[in-house]
Amino acid sequence: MRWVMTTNHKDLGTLYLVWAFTMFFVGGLMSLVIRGELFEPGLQFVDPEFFNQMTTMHALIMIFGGVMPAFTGLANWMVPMMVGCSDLALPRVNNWGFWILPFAFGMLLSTLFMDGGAPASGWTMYPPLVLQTGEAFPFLIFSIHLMGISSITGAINVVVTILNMRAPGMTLLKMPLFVWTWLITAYLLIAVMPVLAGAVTMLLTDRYFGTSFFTASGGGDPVMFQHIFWFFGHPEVYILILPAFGIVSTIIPTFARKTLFGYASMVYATAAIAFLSFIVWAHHMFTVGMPLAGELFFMFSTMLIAVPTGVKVFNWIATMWRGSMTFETPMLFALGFVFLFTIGGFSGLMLAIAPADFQYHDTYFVVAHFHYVLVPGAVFAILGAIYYWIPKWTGVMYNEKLGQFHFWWSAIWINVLFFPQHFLGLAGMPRRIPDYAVQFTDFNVISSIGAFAFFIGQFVFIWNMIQCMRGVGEPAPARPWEGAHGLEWTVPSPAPYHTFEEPPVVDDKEVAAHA
Ligand code: HEM
Ligand SMILES: [Cu+2]
Repeated sequence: MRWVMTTNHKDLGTLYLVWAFTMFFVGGLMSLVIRGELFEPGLQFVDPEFFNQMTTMHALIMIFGGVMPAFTGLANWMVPMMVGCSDLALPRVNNWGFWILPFAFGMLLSTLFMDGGAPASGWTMYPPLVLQTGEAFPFLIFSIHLMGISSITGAINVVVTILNMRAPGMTLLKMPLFVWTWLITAYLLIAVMPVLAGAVTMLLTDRYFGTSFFTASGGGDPVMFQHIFWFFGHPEVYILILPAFGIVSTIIPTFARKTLFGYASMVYATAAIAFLSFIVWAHHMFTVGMPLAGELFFMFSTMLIAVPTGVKVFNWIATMWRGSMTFETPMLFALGFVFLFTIGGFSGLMLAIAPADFQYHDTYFVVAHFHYVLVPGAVFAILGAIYYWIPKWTGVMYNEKLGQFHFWWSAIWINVLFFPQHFLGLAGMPRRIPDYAVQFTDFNVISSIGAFAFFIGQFVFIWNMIQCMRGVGEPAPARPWEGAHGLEWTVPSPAPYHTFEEPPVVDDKEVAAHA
């Protein structure tokens, strides 16, 4: 019962993380079904309808079940410890926010066994196609509502905690970057999850209650759905990456033994990215037919995001400049992030060029682009964060040899998996198809091999972390990383169940930004 009823931020942080990795596993298995089918041309294992269900479910599970809960888990564990309070502000809400998830995903997964199967319209759920979903349709909508509620509860908790419960002396511009990026992410969540809820509710009423928001026969406009969806969807992709920026801004200074270069500019850059994310949504829709002025506006506003993003990448590199670097596993994942996320950033810039996007749109180039951002991007940051903080959580060090192996294995195979997809896309292979023309065979074979190899390597990580959770390993000192700063390192490892019964003294040397 302890785990069901718990309102403790550490317990819930653990639950969130265990949940996220369970979902990564389920969503990962689905991606292997997809990559298995795409290993060679022709239909081998699954029929096209089931293939589409797999791409849809894979994406929904990875995004809403994996990456977002993993970040929430990290926020649960670290935000109170970093700002110097004893728990999140709304612990019971926190418990609910977590326990909504099993219901949401139980419902979503149950659609696999329904008449007509699971949703198969892609995670973007465009009408009119999505309206042809079978019995799964209302379950899809309701599960999306629940995921949204869960995200919003987590976000409100983060905002309230950060704004009200910081230890005396922890001014806003002394907060660690992870806290800052999560604060901004929380605002994005609160702003756009209701937009998604609105969009899918309109789908629901179109299907069952005779409205025609999106049905042309009743005077509605399916393109309007795309506008509403992407007004949510583009900020959503920053929800999936801003906390990762915060993690990398924490890890790199530690292992470079320097302070973060350009702390304030990192905060402003994050805020600028968040702001811009609201005005660029239609870069996902260049091909639907917009007035030229619209195409140009969305093209240039999108390219503008490269400026604050460039500031961030520059600052990470400047932080390392002449630092005395060491390359423990968290640092390797952070460096892998900087390098590979940048590839994803550049391909994003390529997609932002409206006339070029007419060529790449809905091809494997897009699949390659967003997976570079999401896997060696968001997922690598999550892995790095776990290696970085696991000594604080469990009181023991993870096995460094296995950690190094896990990084190199992952970094190699993730490129084997996704890099060739750029070429497939440029050559014209569409996304979301179960079969393809023979000239695409070679790169698909390589990509599928990469997928299976990457997947297998993750068990090394799971094993390493289970050992830590069982307490097997070298005991961890309070500050296992020589260059680490932040209030979390001033308490023993493992951190006590209630970290700061009394507010800690915020010593400037402890605050990462100004150490
Ligand atoms: C490393 C493991 C992963 C592999 C092997 C993988 C593989 C795939 C494949 C093969 C597709 C289908 C592409 C197509 O034919 O349309 C796909 C789609 C997608 N994946 Fe992944 N993926 C992985 C991780 C992730 C993660 C971590 C996320 C999100 C956080 C993600 C988000 C998506 C999305 C949004 C789609 C698009 C689905 C759609 O078209 O509606 N993937 N993935
Ligand atoms: Cu976008």
